[in-house]
This record gives sequence, structure tokens and C-alpha cells, in this order.
Amino acid sequence: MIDNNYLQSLIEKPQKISNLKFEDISQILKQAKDIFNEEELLLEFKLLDNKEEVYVIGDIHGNLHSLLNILEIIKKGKPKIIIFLGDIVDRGIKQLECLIIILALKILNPNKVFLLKGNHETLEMNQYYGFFQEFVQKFNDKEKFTEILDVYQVLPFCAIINNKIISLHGGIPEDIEILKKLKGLKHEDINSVFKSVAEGLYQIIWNDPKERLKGFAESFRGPGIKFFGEDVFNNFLKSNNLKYLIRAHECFPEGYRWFFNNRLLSIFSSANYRGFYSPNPASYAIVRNDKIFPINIEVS
Ligand SMILES: [Mn+2]
Repeated sequence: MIDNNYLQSLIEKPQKISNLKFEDISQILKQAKDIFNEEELLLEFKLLDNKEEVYVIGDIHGNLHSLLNILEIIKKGKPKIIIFLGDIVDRGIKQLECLIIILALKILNPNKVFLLKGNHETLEMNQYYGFFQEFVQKFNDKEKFTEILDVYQVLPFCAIINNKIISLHGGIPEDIEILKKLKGLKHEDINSVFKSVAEGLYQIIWNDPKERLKGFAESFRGPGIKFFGEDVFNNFLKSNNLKYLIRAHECFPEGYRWFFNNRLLSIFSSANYRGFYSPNPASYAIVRNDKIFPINIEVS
């Protein structure tokens, strides 16, 4: 039986996760899915005073060591809200552990912990970068992976803090109206507007900022994916009455990186992502009093 005490014990002793039967994993996936299913695709948070904090966490990619370090920081800092920007699995060596820990945190703290969709919360990426194979090898059944996809399917795409700071996985889309289209919608409503938002949602989880670029440009990442320059970025923020963007999706050797005159912050929360010969610190962001404080951890 997966009760709250048991979920808490998984967070404290992640090695227990490797021994879980699929039936246990399945219960956790269903509980998490039911919670995400009730959330809106565009989350909105209000901090009540200048001391309350939101912690924003970037890509984890199966790096359990980095995730556990971040959980320690969360325990000490006691933020009001924690937002994971997606890309929890693929590439690292403890992918299932990272996903189950974050889903357990969500089930235990549904109004405090949030998970947004990244481009790796998709079947295509999991098949290409390892999570699908890890999962099928472990549970011996491709069909069971549909329960993972059912969770991905209902994840929200962006979160706005105090009407000023938007956080999402990749970047702004070409569709400047997308936030207005998404406002108030839940997953169950998406079919009615799918055609008008599909491209924008894809770009939200895939796009990247680029300094000295004007407008949008094709990305090397693939068809339909764009780089965006400072001009279109500022237009997007202005027309949506926003001041800042916090995103993840790219790993930089120095940890976090500011773009566009300190209006866009890029964070990445998996340390030494490309191995110890190409080190990077893990980074995250604290939002307090409508300001953004980026922090590097695990500096080697
Ligand atoms: Mn990504």
C-alpha cells in the first residue's frame, strides 16, 4: 500500500525505489496524474509578502546526486512554492528514482510542489535518450510505459509568479497570444483549442534564446523549433504584461546564465551533465520580492 509515510520513505531512501514493483510505481503514477489533471495548464502564483519565496529548479536528467542536494536546500530554505521546469529523466543513471521522488513530493505537497512539462516529458525523447529502454528492461513490458505517458500528458506548461515572472522549460513561442489562449484551461479543455495552441506549446518546451539575433530563426534542434532574439522576447513580455522569464533546457559551463539585459534567466540543475571533464555547477533560482536570485551549487 502506497500511503504518505511510504512515499516519504522513498524520498528519504531513494535506493528503495529501485526495488519497487510495477504495481507500486503504477499507484504513484496514478495518484500524481489525478493531481496534475486538476491543474490549469498555465499556473499562477501570488506571494503575499516580500519574504515568501519560490524556488525554480531546472533540468535534472536522472542526476540523483544533484536532486538530493536541491532537496536539502529546499528543506533548509522552506520556500512557499517549488517549481520544477521539467526534463527529469533521460541521460542520467537514476532516471526512475528522480521521477518517482518528484512525483512523491507532488503527491505529498500538491499545493507547494509543481512540475512543468519539458521536451523530455515525451515518448520520442525517452525512446531516443534512454528512459524508455531503462523502463522496459526493468519491467519487461512496453505497454506499461503508457502509464508514464499518461502523466506527461497532463503536465502544465508554464507558471506565472505575481503577474510578473513567467517560468517555463524552453522559451517564448512565436504565438504572442498563447498565454491568453491557455489562461484558465485544464488538460480536459485542450482538444477544443488544440489546433490554435499546438505549435506554441511545442515551442514553449523547445525554443532557445539567442543574443544579437533579430526575430525568430530556425534552430539546429529540429524542424519547428526556434531561436528567439531580444526584440521578439521584449515584445512577448510587454504584450503579456510580464517583466522576466526563468527557463531551463540549456547547460552552460558557468551554471546559470542571464540573457537580454538580465530579463531572461537560464538555469540547469544537473551538475557535470557532460561528465567530469566538462564540468558545470547545478543552478537554481530563488524568486523573492519580485526579484530573481540565481544560485550555483555543487561548484567543483
Ligand atoms: Mn530540455
